[in-house]
Amino acid sequence: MIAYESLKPWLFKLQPETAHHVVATLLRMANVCPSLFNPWQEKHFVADPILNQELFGRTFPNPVGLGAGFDKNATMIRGIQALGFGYTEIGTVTPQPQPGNPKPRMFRHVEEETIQNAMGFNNDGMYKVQQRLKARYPFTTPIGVNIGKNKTTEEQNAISDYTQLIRGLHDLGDYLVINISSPNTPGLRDLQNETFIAELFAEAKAITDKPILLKIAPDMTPEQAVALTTLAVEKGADGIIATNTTVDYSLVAQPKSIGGLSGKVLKEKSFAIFEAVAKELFGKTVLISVGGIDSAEEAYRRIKAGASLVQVYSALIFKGPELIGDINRGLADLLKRDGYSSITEAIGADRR
Ligand code: FMN
Repeated sequence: MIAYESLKPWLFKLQPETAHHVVATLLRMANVCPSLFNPWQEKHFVADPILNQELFGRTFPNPVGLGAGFDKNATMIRGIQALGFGYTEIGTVTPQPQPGNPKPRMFRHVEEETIQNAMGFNNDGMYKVQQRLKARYPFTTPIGVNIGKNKTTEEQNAISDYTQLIRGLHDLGDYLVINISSPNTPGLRDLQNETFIAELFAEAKAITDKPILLKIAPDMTPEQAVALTTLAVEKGADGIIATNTTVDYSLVAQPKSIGGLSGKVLKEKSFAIFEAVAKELFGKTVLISVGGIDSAEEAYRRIKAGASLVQVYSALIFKGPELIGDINRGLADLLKRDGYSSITEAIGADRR
């Protein structure tokens, strides 16, 4: 297999979204010729028993998942597993297909190891994703399904977009994620309010027993994040994913005027929100941390702070897929160094 370091200079000459399509095409080759990926998978897929955990009725072989937005249409599940991820979150999927925002809508801040994206939920829509998941589910590693409303759906009709998606997709994934935290669908973040959350989870819980998690934005105070997530858990949320991208453009030297920032500059902001939520909700719900995770040490910090699982997206672009195996091997070493016999003992160690 080609090392990412030799591919990266070529990929970085391309527009970020074009580079994504090149990588996606390579990963989709695992659908037609899985054996092509065997050498990589053998080297980088870490399933050390110390990293195993049972969650949502499934075994997660390791805690490092791919964040939503990379495989929006569930076309790369096999290839993503071959990279070493313990699980993957597909989506965001909307009820109807939609093209997303005009291009260019994805940018690199190379020095800052940061991505700025304003994709706007470009995706093939629920029907096509259903067909693809039907062919794959249940997959050997768990699959999360991240759902969002269509851009053209009025705010007062948003609930019916989410309930339609839950009905159509709950049998085809191990957990669902309510995404009301993307900055790229006008008005979406306004749904991060008490009335909407209460109504949505009441309806969602009547449809399915599958775990339904809420993904939150980092652009609120820790107090607001705690209030929102506590309410969501009271109303039935089975977990919290913190966080999505930030619209705090002061974090980069030359921001574009659209979209959200992810990667290195998001790290501390995302951790601060995660930790505030974990102080309140650890032990009461499942917590997933995402935002700026780029090393085993950072993943370990999130796990000890209360995360059962972590997710990576932007660091994959800057450091390459070898990172996933490195994080997992590093995590196993850190757990052993600190005398743990299983990851579950370390989850929330800082909260006890
Ligand atoms: N998050 C979602 O919930 N749904 C999406 O569709 C989605 N699309 C994304 C597209 C791009 C290009 C990027 C960079 C991120 C996207 N995200 C989306 C956010 C990521 O899942 C993640 O929450 C965020 O990037 C922070 O993690 P990171 O710093 O490891 O990238």
